[in-house]
Amino acid sequence: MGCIHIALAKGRILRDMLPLLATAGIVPREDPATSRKLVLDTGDESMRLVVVRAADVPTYVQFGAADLGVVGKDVLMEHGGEGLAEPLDLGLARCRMMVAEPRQLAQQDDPSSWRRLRIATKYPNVTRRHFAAKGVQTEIIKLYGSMELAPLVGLADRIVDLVDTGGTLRANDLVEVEHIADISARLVVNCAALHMKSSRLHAIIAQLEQVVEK
Ligand code: PRT
Ligand code: MG
Repeated sequence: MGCIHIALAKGRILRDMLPLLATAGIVPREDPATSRKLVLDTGDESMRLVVVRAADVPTYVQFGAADLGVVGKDVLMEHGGEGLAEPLDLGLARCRMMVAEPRQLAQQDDPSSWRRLRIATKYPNVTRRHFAAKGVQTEIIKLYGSMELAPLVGLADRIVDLVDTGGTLRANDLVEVEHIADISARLVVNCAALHMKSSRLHAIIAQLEQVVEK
């Protein structure tokens, strides 16, 4: 029987996910937060964790290099979800994807009159799709982090970013002006693996489902 690989990213999802995995009986033999190993054995010798970059989780699962993965809905939406099933909302790492802009601009801005926007974001695909559906043209500037800086230095008028407490926006004198999506961590499964390793994968999904419901 082949080994099951679960792809996880370091950072907040891993931190929240480890206790949940432990409750479902999946415990890595080394602490993934500190270990330099990228493939970690667990107490169950037929199950391993693979540690990858957050944005790479969907790719590993799509190509079957991992059977399962845990990833933010933001990353999943940006990837497109091809070849993946999304059987479970894990309810972790919750936040929202928002359009934000400088407070000053917001005072005389009307989102219903938007026709053409210059937007900095880590999520070009989601941003383009969101605005295309509303008939708004976008010039998108792709960034890899710290989107909040872009309007402060004139790189873009607006940003599309994740917001949790709102503290980062406030600290940079930005305000939320439009909601794009509610975000949380999702369990994803390789579609082909779901058929070929059906009983094992369904058992793991059911185990996690039970833990999430508690
Ligand atoms: O670090 P790396 O580039 O490898 O990946 P990553 O930055 O995507 O990883 P990580 O661990 O930072 O985030 C993983 C996932 O957590 C994201 O894909 C989201 O699904 C989820 N998540 C939940 C968040 C937040 N909340 C969040 N608040 N990801 C990022 N933030 C950032 C946000 O981008 C902004 O800069 O926190 C800031 C806003 O927070 P507040 O509380 O000030 O509003
Ligand atoms: Mg990060």
